[in-house]
Amino acid sequence: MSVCRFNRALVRTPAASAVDGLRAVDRGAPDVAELRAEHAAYREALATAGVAVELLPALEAFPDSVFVEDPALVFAPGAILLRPGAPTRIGETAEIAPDLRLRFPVVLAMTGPGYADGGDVLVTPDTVYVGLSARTDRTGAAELCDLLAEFGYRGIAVEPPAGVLHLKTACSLVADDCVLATRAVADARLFDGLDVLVVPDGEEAVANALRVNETVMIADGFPRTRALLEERGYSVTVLKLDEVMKLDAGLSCMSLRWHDPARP
Ligand code: CIR
Repeated sequence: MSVCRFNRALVRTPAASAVDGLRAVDRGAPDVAELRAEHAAYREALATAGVAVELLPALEAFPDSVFVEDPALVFAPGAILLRPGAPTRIGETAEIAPDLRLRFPVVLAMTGPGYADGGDVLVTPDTVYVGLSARTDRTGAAELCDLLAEFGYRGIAVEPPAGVLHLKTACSLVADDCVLATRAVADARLFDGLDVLVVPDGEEAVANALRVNETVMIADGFPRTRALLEERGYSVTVLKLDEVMKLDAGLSCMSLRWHDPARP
């Protein structure tokens, strides 16, 4: 089955403390009301794409906790609790763990000492790529690959080009056999056997797209990438993400998605 097929997702309400969220370059704090509006539109887009979305409450103690992708990985057979590499985020794992234990029969956990963020993990049909970054170190990637093997997945560590927060900041799977990527990621040849669709120059910030069932979601404001995807036959949903992007985040970060075979 396609790895782009999902029927369930977990998301978390953006906290008011998101104004203190981590950002590499300070382009101003996000407007919380606008951030929540962007999040609501994102939930709506997931639901329209065929996903049952469950909303977890805001966690004020964790400004970046809306980005639920980073403390955990989920697959049909089970979940993996990660160790986010930012000190202000590592406690997010303990917060989401009970929610995952309620929903998955098996929950594995990294024990450290290494770190890994879900934003560095790109799942393809035959390989799970784990990007090394300021948040995911070699020790963490190695432990994560061992845990992935328990679920039967082949995990490999890859080294994305410098200058991106996470691997998926600069690329995303838009079909089982195709990655949308910045020129820098394309040139680094990280992915064996996958087509790479390069985002036009100047539109690098759109590379974190999200394919859900028949839809590819992208951020608003990148018309040449939209045209490129539509020319290739993709059905594109455009979402406003201005406040989300102030926190160095994008579409994949805001949900944990999986396919539950027990649901239609
Ligand atoms: C952070 O720096 O951790 C957050 N401000 C953004 C996290 C984005 N997450 C992701 O790309 N998976």
